[in-house]
Amino acid sequence: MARVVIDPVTRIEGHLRIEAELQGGKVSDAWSSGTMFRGIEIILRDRDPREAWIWAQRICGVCTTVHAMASVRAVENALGVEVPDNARLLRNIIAASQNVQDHVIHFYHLHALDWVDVTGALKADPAKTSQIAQSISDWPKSSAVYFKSVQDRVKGLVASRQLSIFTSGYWGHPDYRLPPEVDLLAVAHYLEALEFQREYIRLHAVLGGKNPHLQTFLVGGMATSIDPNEPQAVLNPERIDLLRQLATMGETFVNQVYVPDILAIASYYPDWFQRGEGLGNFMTYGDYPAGGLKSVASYGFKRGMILNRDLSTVHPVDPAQITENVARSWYEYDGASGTSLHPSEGQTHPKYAGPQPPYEFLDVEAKYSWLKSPRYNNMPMEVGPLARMLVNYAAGQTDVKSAVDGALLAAKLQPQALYSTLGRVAARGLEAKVLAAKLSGWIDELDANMNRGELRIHNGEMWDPASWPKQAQGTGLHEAPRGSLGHWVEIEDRKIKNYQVIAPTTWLAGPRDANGVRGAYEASLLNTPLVNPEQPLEILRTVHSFDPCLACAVHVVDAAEVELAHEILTCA
Ligand code: NFE
Repeated sequence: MARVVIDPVTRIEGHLRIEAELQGGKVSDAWSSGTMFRGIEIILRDRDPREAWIWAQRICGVCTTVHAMASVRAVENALGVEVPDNARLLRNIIAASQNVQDHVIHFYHLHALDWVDVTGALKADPAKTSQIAQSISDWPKSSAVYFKSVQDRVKGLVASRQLSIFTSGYWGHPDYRLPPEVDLLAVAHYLEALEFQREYIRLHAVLGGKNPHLQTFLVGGMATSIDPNEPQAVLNPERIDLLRQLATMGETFVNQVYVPDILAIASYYPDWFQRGEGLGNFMTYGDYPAGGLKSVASYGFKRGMILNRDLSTVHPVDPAQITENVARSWYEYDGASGTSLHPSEGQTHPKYAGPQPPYEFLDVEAKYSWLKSPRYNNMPMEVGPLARMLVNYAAGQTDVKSAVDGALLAAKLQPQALYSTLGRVAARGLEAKVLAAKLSGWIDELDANMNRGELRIHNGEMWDPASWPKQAQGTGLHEAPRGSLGHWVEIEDRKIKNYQVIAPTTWLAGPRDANGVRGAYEASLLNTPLVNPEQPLEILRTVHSFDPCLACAVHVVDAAEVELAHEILTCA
C-alpha cells in the first residue's frame, strides 16, 4: 500500500491537500484537507448587519459577489425586507454572468490542462487544426494561419525557457490522449478565453462599479441608478444596449467555443464518463427568482435533491435539515453541543490538533481539516452545476432539458454518464449555456420597467435601525458557481451576534463526519486508477472537476495563531 500526497493542489483557489492510499494501482481511500483556517465569521461579529456583505465578499477572490448576494439576502430575511423588481433583475443578471464567466475560466484555465497537453500543440499541423475547428463550430477564428500564429506563440514561450503558468505540468503523461491538433485548438481557446472573460465581466463593471468585489449591493435592494433621461445614470438606454451586446457575446462564446470544446475533448476520454462520481446524492437551493425570493416555486433554477441517482423524483429541500459537523475538523463546539450544529446556532472555535510541520502525512484517523463537514439530514451532498442540471432536468425545466438532451445526443451518451468526472465538466458547460441565454430576458425586463417609469431600485424603509426588532435571525441562500451557498445571521441590538457561512466547497471538500462518512471529493476518488503515482494526474482530473475554492471554504490564514479579528487576507 502506498500513500500519494498532493499538497498544494494547484489551479484552484486556496489551499487544498489530498492524501490517497493506493492498492493495486487504484485509489483505495482518500482524505481531503483544507489547510487554512476560516475566520470571516469572527470578523463579522458585532458589526452593523447592513455592512456584512462588504466584508463577506472578501471571503473569496474569485466568486466575491456571491457572498454579497447571500449576505444581503440573509439580512433582508432577518429584517423581513423584500427588494424591488429592478433589484431582483439586477441581481439575477449579476449572478448569472458571474456563473458564466467563472465556468469559462474554470474549464480553460483551471481544468483543461488535465486533459490537454500543451507540449502536444507544438507538434500539431495547423491546417488540420483548422479543419477540426471548422467541423465542430462556426466560430470565425479558425484559419490555419491563425492556429499557426498561436503555435508560434507557444514555441516562443518554450524557447524562452520561461514557461510561466505552464511550468511543472505533468506534460508527456501517458494518459494525455488528444491528437496534437486538438491540443493546439484547446491552447488557442485557452488564450482566447482569457480575453473573453475580461471583456464579458464588464457586465459587473457596469452594474457593480467594479469586478471583483462589486460595490452596488445594499440591504433592501441595489445602488444601481436607473433613469432613461439621465446620461449619468448607471442604467439608461445606452447602457441597456451595452448590456445586450455583452450578453450576446457571452452566448456566442459559450455556444461556439466552450461547449463544442468540451464535447470534442471529452470524446477522447469516454471512460471518464464512468469514473469519479462519488456520492450519488445531489442538492441545490435553487435561484433566479421570477418574483419575490420567498416564492421558491417561481425560481428559474429549481430547489431540490436527487437521491441515489434516481431522476424519477425531485425531493424537497428543507434548510432546517442542514448541519455542520466538526468531529474530524480542527474546531470545537461548546459543552453539550456535540459535534453537529445547525448553522443558525453554529460556532467558530478553531482548535488545531494536527501534526506540526514539517510532516509527511496527516493523522487521518483523527481530525484533519480546517473545513467542517456540512450534512443534510446526516447525509453528505454533492452541490454545484451537476446537481443543478440534474434537479432541473428531473423537474422538466425545458431550457435545461433541451441543453442536456442535446449534449447527450451529440455525445451518444445516456443520462447515467452525467454521474462522473466528465459529467460534472459537461454539466458546468451546459449550465453556462442555459444561463448565458437567460440574460437577455432579464435585460428586456429591466428595459421595460425603465420605459414604464418603474425606476425603484431600493426599499429603504428598514434603514432606520430603530425600527428593527431587538433580535432577528435570517438565512440567505444562493447558487454560486461551485454550488449551494448559505449565510446565516443572528442580529441582536442592531449588531451581528452570530454569522455562519457554508460555502459550496465546504459541502464538497469537507472531511469525514462523526459517522466516518466521506465527503464528496473523498468519495469521488475511490477506485481511480493511477498510471503513474509520481504524476497523479487522474486525481487532479476528478478533484478539479468540482472547481475547488478552498478560500471560500476556509477564509483566513492563521499559521502563527495570531489574533484574526481585524485582519483580512483576500485570496486573489
Ligand atoms: Ni471562492 Fe465560492 C463559489 C462560494 S466556493 S468560489 O462558487 O460560495 O465554495
